[in-house]
Amino acid sequence: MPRPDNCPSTEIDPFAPEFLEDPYPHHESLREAGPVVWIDKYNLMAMARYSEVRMALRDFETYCSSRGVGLTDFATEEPWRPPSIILEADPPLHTRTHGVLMKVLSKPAIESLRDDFKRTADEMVDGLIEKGECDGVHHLAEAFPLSVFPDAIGLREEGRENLLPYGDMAFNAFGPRNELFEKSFANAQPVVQWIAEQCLRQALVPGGIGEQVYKAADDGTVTEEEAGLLVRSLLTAGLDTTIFGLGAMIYCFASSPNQWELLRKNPKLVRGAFEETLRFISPVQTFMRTTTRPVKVEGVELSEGQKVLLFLASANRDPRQWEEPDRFDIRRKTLGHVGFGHGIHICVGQLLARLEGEVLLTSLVERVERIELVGNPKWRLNNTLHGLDRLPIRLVAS
Ligand code: OVV
Repeated sequence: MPRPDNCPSTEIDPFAPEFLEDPYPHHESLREAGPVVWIDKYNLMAMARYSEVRMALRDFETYCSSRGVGLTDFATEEPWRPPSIILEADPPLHTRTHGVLMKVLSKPAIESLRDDFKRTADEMVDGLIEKGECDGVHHLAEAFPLSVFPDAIGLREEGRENLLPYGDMAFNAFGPRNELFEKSFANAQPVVQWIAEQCLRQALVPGGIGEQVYKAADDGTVTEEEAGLLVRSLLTAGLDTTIFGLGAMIYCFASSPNQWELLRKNPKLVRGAFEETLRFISPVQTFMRTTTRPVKVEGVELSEGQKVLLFLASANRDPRQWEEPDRFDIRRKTLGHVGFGHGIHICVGQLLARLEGEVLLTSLVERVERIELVGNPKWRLNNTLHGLDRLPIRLVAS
């Protein structure tokens, strides 16, 4: 795929450690280079401005998902696993599968989990206040979803330690076969096998969301095999993403004590505060699309079959769209942020993610006067996700 005429190009590697560690200055370079930028190293077209990212996400006919939403072009290369029938699918298949997950993750279905989630969050925060210093990632951002999400799906207890390694693999696999990819795939086989086994009807505990997905197989909306693949989508997309979102949320308040004070005075801002952390530190940094036809974007001609890298996280900090985008401000109107995506592929689990964010933040607001940063935060690098690996904090009781 040659570089189109009159298109700015860059030597930047968006999957190099120095980019992933601190993406924001690189996002700015990409946005300033132009509405579309050619990434030499991967023969990739990139869009990093809000307007173009939204445009491409909306135009699913031109910018398709069925050829993969990572670097691998499913039309010419073998994907690492059978494609997702929702993420890596176009209408009409996507319409049918999205409908199934919409229903099992609907408002009433998710709201029925609230009381259980809140009890768990309350106990966890109380325990950490007792403990003194803790790791905001390990003890909270990871511990909370790990103690509510697998139960909500209906997974058995044994083998749950495979969930995070699987998510890390799946999100690295959207990028190039670099060191991050190789490392996460070093022990892939048992992890992939465990996940595959948990997706089967007979593996799922009755009463969970997984069982509900199989109800769609009973009524003929999807096949038995498709139901299994949809459970796999829940297990792939539902944990690492939320964990990074919650970690970012705790980090934002630990590093902006005045915002914490503001939230404590106005607990009604809790929901908006979680949205703002998703805008400010977007867990899903990028997704790709593939063009289905030649298309002209701001004077640049993209050819058919062109992979296009969409920087969601950069769109969420584009000064063309946001006032003082690099400021974390929980009073901000975050409507239109693309942290959950945009268009037909917008996150189908967003109500569940928001419930986790809202419940955990509420437990903290009710109990904690100060979130003190007591050591250096460390970022965990992944080819697609951005979030924390370690966040030494102290929760001071109110
Ligand atoms: C949104 C998302 C991320 C990763 C995997 C999947 C979905 C999936 O459908 O498997």
